[in-house]
Amino acid sequence: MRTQVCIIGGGPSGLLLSQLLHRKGVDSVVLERKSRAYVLARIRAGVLENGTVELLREAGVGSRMDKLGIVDEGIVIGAEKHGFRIDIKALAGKPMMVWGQTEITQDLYDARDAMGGVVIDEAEAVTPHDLDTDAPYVTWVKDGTEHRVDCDWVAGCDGFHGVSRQSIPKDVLKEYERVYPFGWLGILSETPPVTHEILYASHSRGFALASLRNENLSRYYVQVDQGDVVENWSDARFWDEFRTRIPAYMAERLVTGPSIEKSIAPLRSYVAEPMRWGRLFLVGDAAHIVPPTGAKGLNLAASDVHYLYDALTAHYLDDEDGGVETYAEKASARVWKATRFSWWFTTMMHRFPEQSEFDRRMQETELDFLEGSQAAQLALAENYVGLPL
Ligand code: RFL
Ligand code: PHB
Repeated sequence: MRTQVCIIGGGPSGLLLSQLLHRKGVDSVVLERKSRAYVLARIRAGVLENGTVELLREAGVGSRMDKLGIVDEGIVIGAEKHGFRIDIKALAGKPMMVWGQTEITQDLYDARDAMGGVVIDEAEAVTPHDLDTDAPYVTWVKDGTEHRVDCDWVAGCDGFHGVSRQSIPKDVLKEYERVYPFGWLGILSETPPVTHEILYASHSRGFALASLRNENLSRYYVQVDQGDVVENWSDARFWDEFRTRIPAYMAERLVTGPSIEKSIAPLRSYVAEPMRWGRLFLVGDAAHIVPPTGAKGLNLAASDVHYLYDALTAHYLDDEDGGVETYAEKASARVWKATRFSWWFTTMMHRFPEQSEFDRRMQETELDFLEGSQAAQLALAENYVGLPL
């Protein structure tokens, strides 16, 4: 088999890249390790930057989002018992969109099917070869048979645990990492959301976040200790903890109910460089992880896709390689800025186990400053809505 771009990983990055390229006549094959049902059941991101929304529209998968997504013009910051609003749209000129990652993945799969895109799922032992030559290829095993695709480029869209990044030689790959000493316990519940504007709450018992998916589907999180397990968290315990950590006026109107999903995610900041090696490009979580405070993960994946899509269409349609040559540099520069923002927001909002009284007062003062300063709110809004591409 031969294709122009072999895409490893059929998550949002891989599917979006393949969909965009196909619409410009560039051919790709997507290799995904898991089953489609598994990929579609993963509950993750919910908040999209304006640039991500526009890219989804350009890919032809914006219509359900535009009909059913919830436009979010502001966020609420909780500090112990009270909360204050930051008007993201007024400050940064654009709103956010609340639209779940599972819906995006569903629309992308449907669009790939409708256009006859090649997405091979349950591909085992996916292995890229000869990435530092002009004739790379990728092998995999499906139903016990080995297959091979020859290509011009390999896009590593296979997430943090994928194989692509590991193909870069150890003496070339540079990794930067911070692991935070806590995780987020998230639940999905078929209850009316307590707020239509995302709430980020700092509390002496730990951070909490209120988000939503639709009028009767809420997505809530609380900070938990590193190593904690969902078995320790009955629904009743979750609701008690969540109610305690959110501002009093919201706690009064909180509607609780059974959880339909419950999971714990560890928090880390991680950046790998370079994002290109030979004929391999790293895209999305394969190259970087941010803690979810600030909702940047999926949006960064989309901005990587944007740069690579521009680069590859210029290569194939205009015989112009400037974008291919500058992909790693451009994508990394934006990644570092979002990494800084997510680290700053995480550090201000969470309780750290070894925190001193001084550290605590610094967090409180930072929140106080944010509440009173238009300039501080503008800096947050500019980052939250998404830095320019
Ligand atoms: P993914 O989604 O991990 O997809 C990678 C795909 O590659 C496949 N794969 C392989 N395929 C073939 N061969 C191999 N060897 C392979 N190894 C792996 C995997 O099965 C998978 O299908 O990466 P991608 O596409 O780069 O997308 C990144 C996003 O999923 C991620 O950044 C976001 O979900 C992060 N995130 C959030 N981002 C936001 O922008 N806004 C949010 O509100 C937000 N909330 C979140 C989040 C992530 C969370 N968790 C659980 C990590 C909330 C949570 C709780
Ligand atoms: C979510 O809706 O899952 C969500 C929202 C905002 C975040 C992280 C996750 O910062």
